[in-house]
Amino acid sequence: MSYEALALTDWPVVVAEVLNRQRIWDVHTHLYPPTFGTPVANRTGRTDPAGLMLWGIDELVTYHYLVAEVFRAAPAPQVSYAEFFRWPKSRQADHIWRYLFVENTPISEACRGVLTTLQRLGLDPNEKTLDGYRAFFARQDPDEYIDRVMDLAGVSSITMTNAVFDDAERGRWLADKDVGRDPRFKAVLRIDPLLRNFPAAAGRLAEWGYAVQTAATPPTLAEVRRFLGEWLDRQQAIYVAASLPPEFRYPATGQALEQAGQTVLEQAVLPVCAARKMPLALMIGARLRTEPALREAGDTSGLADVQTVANLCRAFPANKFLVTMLARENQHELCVVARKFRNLMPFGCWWFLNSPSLIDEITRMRLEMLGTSFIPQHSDARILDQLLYKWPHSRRLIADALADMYVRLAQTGRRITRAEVERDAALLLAGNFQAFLER
Ligand code: HDL
Ligand code: ZN
Repeated sequence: MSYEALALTDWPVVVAEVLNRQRIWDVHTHLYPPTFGTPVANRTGRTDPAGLMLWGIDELVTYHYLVAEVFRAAPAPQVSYAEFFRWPKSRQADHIWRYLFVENTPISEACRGVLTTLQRLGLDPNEKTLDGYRAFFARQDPDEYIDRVMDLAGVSSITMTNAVFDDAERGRWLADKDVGRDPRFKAVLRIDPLLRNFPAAAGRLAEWGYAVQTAATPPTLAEVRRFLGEWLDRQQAIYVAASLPPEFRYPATGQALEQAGQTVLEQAVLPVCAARKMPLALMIGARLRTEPALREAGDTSGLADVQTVANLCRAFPANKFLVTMLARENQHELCVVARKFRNLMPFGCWWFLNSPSLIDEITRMRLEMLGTSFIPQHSDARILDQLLYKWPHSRRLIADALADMYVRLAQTGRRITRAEVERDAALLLAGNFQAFLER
């Protein structure tokens, strides 16, 4: 069926309906299946205080975005950061709910997200306390709840972030070889320290039995390749990922630390990825612990160098690069560079860009410059239920931007069929990622 009879005002509705039915492969999250344990009280009675599967109202409300925001909203005398973090999670959540959701208007994207989530679960977002929500979540079975959330969010596959240098994560893979075998989840080998601070990373590898030195010598690089291969096999990972600071440059311009990182990138990480035809995801622009007292809520963003991305894509044509950058100011140049390198796949509106006004701007820019050859969004969800807001909020924005493109196209006289709109939705929300993995 073609749409030439469609009134221009109908396009947003039609495109939203098609996009809402398209199931999503979420290419970057911090989510885990129940095999990694959960600290959240639930119907099975099984909890693990060190569990990595986070869900439910107390985790939702203490998401580190909201922790950062509550310190700006709560009245004097302000609790110290250290005191706040000493509180049990439920008290932290009560504090945040009171000062961000009840005594102030919850208009920030992170606040609105919690309310969208509650609404999608059929709960009343107007409660003054969290007790009723806690009772609802305590009645859930984590495994069944994952299916329910994925179905409500229209997510077909969840891509994890499996940080091998994180002791809690690594221990679970070593303790149970099948810990990651949940068909709803795909693993990703996350290696930040290897590129950010190789001498420190080498010290950990040596503890784990790899014959490495803190200098990136040829024998050490061979051991780093062995380490990467063993963990990619253990996790059955679908790509390798690293978050890098705004100062990241290729070729390296800094001192020994950057030079070591470059050597490890050139002679270990990229060869291993190329041999497996596996993408390397570079997430560039995160300035960690700008306010260390806020812990994971204390990171900020910085302007990075897009020519560094171009230099890598040009120097390593056999490698595939998934790239997301944290500075709004890097987005246009990333589109320009993506037009020149087919081994570069821009993805998502990452972290501080995951906000309606910026998702709209960046998605329109990408559609105008890259057509449908990019991955518009990832959820970056840390708490399972966040899928119930991060995706509905983004689907709507992607649909509005795409609808405008079709309106402009229709004005040329080009007929657009429903099948073409469905094909484009499939590419943007799942197909481009699958094809990039398989290429
Ligand atoms: O490094 C990353 O993967 C980032 O997404 C961080 O996890 C960040 O703290 C975050 O939660 N972004 O949404
Ligand atoms: Zn992330």
